[in-house]
Amino acid sequence: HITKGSVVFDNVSFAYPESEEDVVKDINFQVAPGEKLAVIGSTGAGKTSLFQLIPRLYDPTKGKVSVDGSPLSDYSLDELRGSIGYVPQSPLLFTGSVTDNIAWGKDQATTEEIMQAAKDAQIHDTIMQLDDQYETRVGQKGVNLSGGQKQRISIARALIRKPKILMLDDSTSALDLATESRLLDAIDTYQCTMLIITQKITTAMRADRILLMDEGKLLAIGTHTELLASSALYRKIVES
Ligand code: DGT
Ligand code: MG
Repeated sequence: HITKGSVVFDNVSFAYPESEEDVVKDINFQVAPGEKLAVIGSTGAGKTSLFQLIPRLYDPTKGKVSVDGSPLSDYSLDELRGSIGYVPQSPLLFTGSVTDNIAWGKDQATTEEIMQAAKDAQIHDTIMQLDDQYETRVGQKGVNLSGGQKQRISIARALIRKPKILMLDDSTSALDLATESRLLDAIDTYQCTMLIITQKITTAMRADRILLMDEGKLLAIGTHTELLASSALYRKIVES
């Protein structure tokens, strides 16, 4: 069982099945239980590809990823995906109510749990303004929601499972600073390891450490202060 939420990458490389070229190159790092790690790097750096290896959307072509000290292959996919809240970069809602979309995969979710997850994801107030509130139909055949609203419903879907590892792939990109800050404050109350891809240095600085990727490689990992001292690329990103 995943009870702690530690993550270890051990010499991990990855190429997409239809491609020869590694987009993740020989990556090593460890995340401690409860730690918050931000991942930054320019577009195409391999951030999403790196993330997808943890819930096993893909497997590495070389090296090993471990969670709680065991290789990912020791866990069933259900167990892995039940303990890892993975919010993809372009989240999908299915046709159904807001409630269905948040409770998805957690059949016995109570109204209270659904609302609490929505409040923590900073989407409750928006839901209450919809015509049928939590019973409003969303997805392809439902009301149109903005990208940021879909992201927050998708975050609520992850939070309701009380994941041991929460992974946000640029999920706060569409939020204003105040809303994002409230969201991250709410996530702080969950006892989980958090991995967050972000373009914003202010968001990255809220994490315990920052991992900087470039062209598939891990260029640097450390605190904001450490990276300022050690990485020219990091200084360039901060100054831009
Ligand atoms: P972003 O989201 O624009 O900030 O970029 P990253 O850092 O998330 O980059 P990522 O991991 O999506 O892409 C890394 C490289 O992998 C890039 O050259 C595009 C390529 N790539 C991404 N998804 C796929 C895929 O599904 N198939 C193939 N063959 N290549 C992909
Ligand atoms: Mg990406």
